[in-house]
Amino acid sequence: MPETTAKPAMTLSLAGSEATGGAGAQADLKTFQELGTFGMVALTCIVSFNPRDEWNHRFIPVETQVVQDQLEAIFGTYGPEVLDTVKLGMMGSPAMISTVAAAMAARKPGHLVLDPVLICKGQEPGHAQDTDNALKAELLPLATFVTPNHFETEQLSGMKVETLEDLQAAAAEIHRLSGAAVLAKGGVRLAGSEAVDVFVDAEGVEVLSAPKIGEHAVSGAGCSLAAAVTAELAKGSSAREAARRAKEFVTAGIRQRVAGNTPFDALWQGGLRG
Ligand code: PXL
Repeated sequence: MPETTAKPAMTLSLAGSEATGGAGAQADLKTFQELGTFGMVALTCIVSFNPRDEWNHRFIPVETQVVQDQLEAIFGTYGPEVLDTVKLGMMGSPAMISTVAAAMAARKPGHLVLDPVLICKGQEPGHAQDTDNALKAELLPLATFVTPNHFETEQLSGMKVETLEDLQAAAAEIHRLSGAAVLAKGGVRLAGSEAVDVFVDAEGVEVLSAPKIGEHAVSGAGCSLAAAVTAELAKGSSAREAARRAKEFVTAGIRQRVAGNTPFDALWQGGLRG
């Protein structure tokens, strides 16, 4: 076989480690690989569930300088003509948000997918409000695609979301505020037999729906959805097409979820393999 240099689509995630492999950077990397892209991670924090304390999250931030070092390594290795699609997951603190916002403002990736992770159990509530404000002020304006869950949709839009109509209005408001494509997730939080998400971009609104699988949120669904959007964008899909494919990827992964001793199951990124 002749030797060649492979040129897969490149994807980078700035995210936290979730050691059990359900969520965070681990979910992102598995999704990137599953969808045929070359995945990279700059780690922002380390989350360890605590089985001796009702599976609460222990949270350790990575120093902002170490995140800058990781980005220097990554961006030094691959220029913007090769790596132009970045996903932002859990940041964990306002300081991390400022560091990452400065790095993204300097690099200006063509696609910047923001999963606006606001609170993770185990963080102080006061901290979450600061994180919320910093995320809105510093990262939302840079994003080209945002994937808020039910709670984050309410926080970012300032609107209450109880029905599909509310979700559509709130998603449209986040699109208006940010200019980004928005995929707002109703998931299992809205009543009814369908798990409904709403996509909005400049061309209009689309409701993405799939039959609910159980009534409980599955760990890693949000991270995997945003990572799947990221991979599809890196491969050249439109935002709307990326949203549709990501929903299919996550629905298959929830159908094939993995059970452990935790009170929640984890999404299996191999779900579409059948
Ligand atoms: O799903 C949100 C999330 C994101 N990132 C990390 C997490 C979690 C939830 O557990 O641990 C690192």
